Amino acid sequence: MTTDNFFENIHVYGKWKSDLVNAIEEFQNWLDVTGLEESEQSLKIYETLQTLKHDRITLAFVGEFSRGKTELINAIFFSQFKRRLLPSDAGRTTMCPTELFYDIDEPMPYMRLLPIESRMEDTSLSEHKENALNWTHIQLDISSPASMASSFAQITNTKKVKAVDAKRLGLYDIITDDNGTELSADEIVEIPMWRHALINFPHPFLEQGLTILDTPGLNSLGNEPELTINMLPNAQAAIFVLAADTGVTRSDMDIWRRHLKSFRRNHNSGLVIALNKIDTLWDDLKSEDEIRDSIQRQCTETSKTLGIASKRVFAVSAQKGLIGRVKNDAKLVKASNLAAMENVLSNEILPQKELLVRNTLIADINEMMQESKSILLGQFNVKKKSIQTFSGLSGKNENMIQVLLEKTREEQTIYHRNAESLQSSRQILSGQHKRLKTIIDLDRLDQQVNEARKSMKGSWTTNGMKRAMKTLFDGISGTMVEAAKQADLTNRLVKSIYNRFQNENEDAEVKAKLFSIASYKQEIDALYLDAEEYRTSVYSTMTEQNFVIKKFFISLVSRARNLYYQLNKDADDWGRRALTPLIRQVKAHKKELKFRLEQLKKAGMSRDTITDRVASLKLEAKGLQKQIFDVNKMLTTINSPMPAIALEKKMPDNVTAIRA
Ligand SMILES: Nc1nc2c(ncn2[C@@H]2O[C@H](COP(=O)(O)OP(=O)(O)OP(=O)(O)O)[C@@H](O)[C@H]2O)c(=O)[nH]1
Ligand SMILES: [Mg+2]
Repeated sequence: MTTDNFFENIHVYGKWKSDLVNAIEEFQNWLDVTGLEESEQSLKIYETLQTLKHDRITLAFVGEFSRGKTELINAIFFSQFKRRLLPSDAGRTTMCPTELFYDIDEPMPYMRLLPIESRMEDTSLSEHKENALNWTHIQLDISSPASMASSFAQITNTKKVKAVDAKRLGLYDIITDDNGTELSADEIVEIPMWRHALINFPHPFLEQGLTILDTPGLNSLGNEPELTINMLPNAQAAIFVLAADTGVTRSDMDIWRRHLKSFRRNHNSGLVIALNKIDTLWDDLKSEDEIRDSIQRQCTETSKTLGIASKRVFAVSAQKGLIGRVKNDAKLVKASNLAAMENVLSNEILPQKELLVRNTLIADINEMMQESKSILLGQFNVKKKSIQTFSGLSGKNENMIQVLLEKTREEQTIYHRNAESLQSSRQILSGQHKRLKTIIDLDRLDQQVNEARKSMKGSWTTNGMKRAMKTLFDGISGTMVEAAKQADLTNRLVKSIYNRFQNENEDAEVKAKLFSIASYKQEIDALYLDAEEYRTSVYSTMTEQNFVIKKFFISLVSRARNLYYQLNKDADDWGRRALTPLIRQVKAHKKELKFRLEQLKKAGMSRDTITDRVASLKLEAKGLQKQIFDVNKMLTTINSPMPAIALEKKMPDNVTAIRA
């Protein structure tokens, strides 16, 4: 009847995330109370919390116009509004890519529209998103679904301009006919009014961190490279929408090849095919078996044509699903078969997303907690040694105290030597780290980009431009290989520093902090493939496509630059913290030795003083034990898996034939 299962799963994920946020906040307080907090650490924790709170799951709906993408969104997410919330109609309806989400930092519901003219500028879409001033802002009245729907109708707006102006905006497919012949300059054409729409409002799905991306048919996908280059690859799931009444057409295949094949390459799961409008095959004059067979046949054909497993193809009816849910008609909802697709979506995306959060954010926090734990264990071991020393003192004569003083001084000399060698290791490491930073220097990237831009500008042919793009991306890939080698060298050095430290300080509990460039290298490799695909596509070999290539270039470069920026940030962060555990252990050791020496010097100590000292040391050791217990508990919390997401008792088939 409703989207209960889907919602429940999204809710489980949201709850898991908010439990994580609580655990990390608890850790933040705990660090403060235990005095283990360090400024770099607090910054990292703050950033992690921010990322976690703003983390989103993006679901993209892609396909040729009029296949029912928007209707599907209405049916899956917005049926409780008891109406068609987003505009869905015959012919081309959604005219610009539309993102629906909830921004916790901007609780006032709004719709923002970016004018199509912004395409003339060299500003990327993500840069525009940072600046609300460039957008037309519309306040949403969420108490009235009718008023919301009427605001959303703006997404369908178009305007009439001369072909020459459309060309200036780079809307080539609008000014060329099916044979690729260009219209004359003065001919009037219809173009979208807006380039992009952002819709922010509180809604149970969106509040859990879901972002829905509705895209218009073919043209805009090609026209807005940032969609293809940034938004689609970054989505956790894509639904490719086909319609049963048209079958798989040439333009469907074109979209599939150009936009979804690379999505599939970069995602292990999260791609489903909605074979929509199966209600058009419902026929009162046919038996249910006949209808089921015919739907099954279409699904099999579709999976064969696309070269995708048939279990990924879902025969659905968005329209009947929406009507059924609006009218509480269980039979119609069942016949629409939406639940089967929704289940697969949530069962695949959420664990995948969990893994991502685990490998990035949780991994960082886990490391910090482990680091705190090892510091505490180190402190505990040193305390234990002091307890042993003092316990052995009681009743001993002056001579014995002298011996212990000597021993502690010896320990102190060793400590000084270790501290010095750590200091020189630090310098060597800093040299290696600097070398790594030079390789991944942002200025160096900018220089490469400028050179590419220059040679693109200077080249009159599309081929020349493409060569410049290739040179740039070859350069970036080469840098990554070089950086990976340098990171490897630096890691080896860090490992040897840690090994030596561990050998010299048997009481220490340390684990080397290494730097990995692998995930960045992987992303750059994927970017390289995306660039290659675009470079060699038919679309970009059409003459007069300089505009599109330039735009594409801007999108690619902004993605590469973001990766570089993040990589630099991570490398800086690591450079600062690589030896921190050792330094902190050394500091704690120094303090304890100094204290022990002072006590021993006073050591005409009476029996009572010694007993008191042992008692207070024991108390301190107990305190440390309690802190170790606390951090262990927090470690368990952040590392416990997300509760199994709700599966339906019986998974429905991906084909249904029961007519309503
Ligand atoms: N019979 C039938 N019609 C549907 C179904 N889903 C959508 N439609 C109709 O198909 C038309 C197009 O639907 P939209 O949701 O606007 O399609 P779209 O893919 O978003 O199209 P663009 O926004 O132009 O890219 C509308 O008239 C819908 O009512 C369905 O399951 N069955
Ligand atoms: Mg639409």
